[in-house]
Amino acid sequence: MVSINKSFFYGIGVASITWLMSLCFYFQLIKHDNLNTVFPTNNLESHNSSHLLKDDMNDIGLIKTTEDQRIKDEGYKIHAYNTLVSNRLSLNRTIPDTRNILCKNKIYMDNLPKASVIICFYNEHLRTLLRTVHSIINRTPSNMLQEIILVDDESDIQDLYKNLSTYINKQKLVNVKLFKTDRREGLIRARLFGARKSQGQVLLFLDSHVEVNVGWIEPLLEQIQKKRSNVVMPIIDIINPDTFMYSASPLVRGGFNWGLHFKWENPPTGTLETKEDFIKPIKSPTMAGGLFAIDKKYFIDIGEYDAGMNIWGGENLEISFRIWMCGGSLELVPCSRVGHIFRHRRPYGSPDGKDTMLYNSLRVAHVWMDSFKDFFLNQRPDAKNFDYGDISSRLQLRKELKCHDFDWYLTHIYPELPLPTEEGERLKKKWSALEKDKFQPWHLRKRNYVDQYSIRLSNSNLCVSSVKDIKIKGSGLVLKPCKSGKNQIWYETDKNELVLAQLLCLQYGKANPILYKCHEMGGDQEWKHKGGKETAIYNLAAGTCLAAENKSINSAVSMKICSNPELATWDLVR
Ligand code: UD2
Ligand code: MN
Repeated sequence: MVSINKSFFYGIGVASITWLMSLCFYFQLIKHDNLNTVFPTNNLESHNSSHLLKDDMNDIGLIKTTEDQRIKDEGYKIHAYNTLVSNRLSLNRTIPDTRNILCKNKIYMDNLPKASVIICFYNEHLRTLLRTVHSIINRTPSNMLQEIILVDDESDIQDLYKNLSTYINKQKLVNVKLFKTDRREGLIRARLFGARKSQGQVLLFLDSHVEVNVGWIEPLLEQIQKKRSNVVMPIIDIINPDTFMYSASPLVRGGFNWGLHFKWENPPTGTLETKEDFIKPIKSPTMAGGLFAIDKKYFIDIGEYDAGMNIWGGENLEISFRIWMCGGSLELVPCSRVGHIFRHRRPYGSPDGKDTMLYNSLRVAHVWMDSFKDFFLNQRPDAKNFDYGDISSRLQLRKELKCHDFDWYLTHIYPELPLPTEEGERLKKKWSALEKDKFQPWHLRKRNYVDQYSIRLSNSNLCVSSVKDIKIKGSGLVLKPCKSGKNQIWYETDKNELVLAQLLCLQYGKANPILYKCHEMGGDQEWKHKGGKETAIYNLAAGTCLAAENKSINSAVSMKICSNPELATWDLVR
């Protein structure tokens, strides 16, 4: 184990190492280390760098066997992310330190309070959840961590609770405490359940599929220490659900629209002027919901959560409105960073099939939004006769806390939100014009091309070409006789995209590769090869390689396990 890691690590430094060599190392690694078992032998390994660099992620998703394919398919079905990759990654992997450089030398107060980290989960993938836990243990000073409270919200994956409990005992994770609810409560009541078991001065809520970054907790605790009514959030970095690649998020704050959907938006013009502004806490009208810290006593004083809310949705706007309207403040702390797996879809529903987001949003609207609730109700005709339960105790709470009204909130905390009236439309236009000035949308950004070539099947004169016109989104690919001219020229970008004729990106579709609008998010549009002649072309999200169905004109180009040299070996012809 040790010698493999050493040579693997050494290999990183050698610039000339070829892609195939690293493939070789990868095979060696998985041969010696049964990475697919629930409790792999490497789960507490001390090697720290084998998965931190971008290049090491290249082949982590490689599908070698039908068993790999099965794990991957099942993982996507139950969890909506790539569990094959999660199984292979170290529980103690290092992630890029995405903080602004000014954060790195910051000195924090030395009397920071202790936090209870509360994580509820429903059907989480075990190894992903364990990575969440280990990242917290590894990157939190012990004098700031009271405990980690895990609440299993009546998951129905067999043995999840048992395996987790065995792991905690075996590894002697003494301040990790595992609980189970008696029935499926949903994330709101499951978090409340965890909070009530906690002993720390601060509650720190996290989702069950995150990785906390270096120095994540100090800046959060310091803001609370300064003022106990400060509720604070880290920047939520992105863990790609297909590749687990960790990348930085921009500085964006939370807002919402009149459908009561949370949305990210740029901070108002003028917020980020000096260098220092990029590390100062930024006031945010709302929170995304999953990751925040709050003084426990303050949490109780302002009414915890609305325990009448079910399963998922809406609680984030409810607590955001309540914090601001009842005298607190909600801020984003740029020096604190936590990565979260943003899935393409939510893989679970509510037990009775009801729309809990609508149910919960109606509770928010009727308790907190006064006459502004009509903007929401007008947008959602289906909401008019939709039952939202008993809200009397929440109305009572609002009265007792003597909170501001919603008009105050809109005027003082979120003046940028346009009302759905003519006046609002005018403001909206003004606002988006301002934004356009400052932030170029991604699709207008210039791509950086680093290479260009046609892709020819080795030992043939057949090149990868678009079935339809090269401008048509969704077109599949076939082999055609190689010709000069732009229609067969692939432009490679510094993000490892392959852009045909500088128009559309090569993307791994459900079964076959297609041409699609470039999204700059990596994963299904990220391709690796060793360059030159006789190379495989491997997709990071798919874990498989570009391959021809057969060696003839008009043969389809598809994705295959990377082990068929005849039909998956290509020459990049410049
Ligand atoms: C976002 C929030 C999430 C929550 C949600 C709105 C982030 C990163 N995530 O959605 O925390 O505020 O918006 O409600 O801001 N869970 C249970 N029981 C359930 C359902 C979910 O314990 O019945 C757990 C789940 O395992 C996860 C957490 O609750 O740990 C959040 O659920 P999610 O990850 O599906 O929500 P997400 O990130 O889409
Ligand atoms: Mn989540």
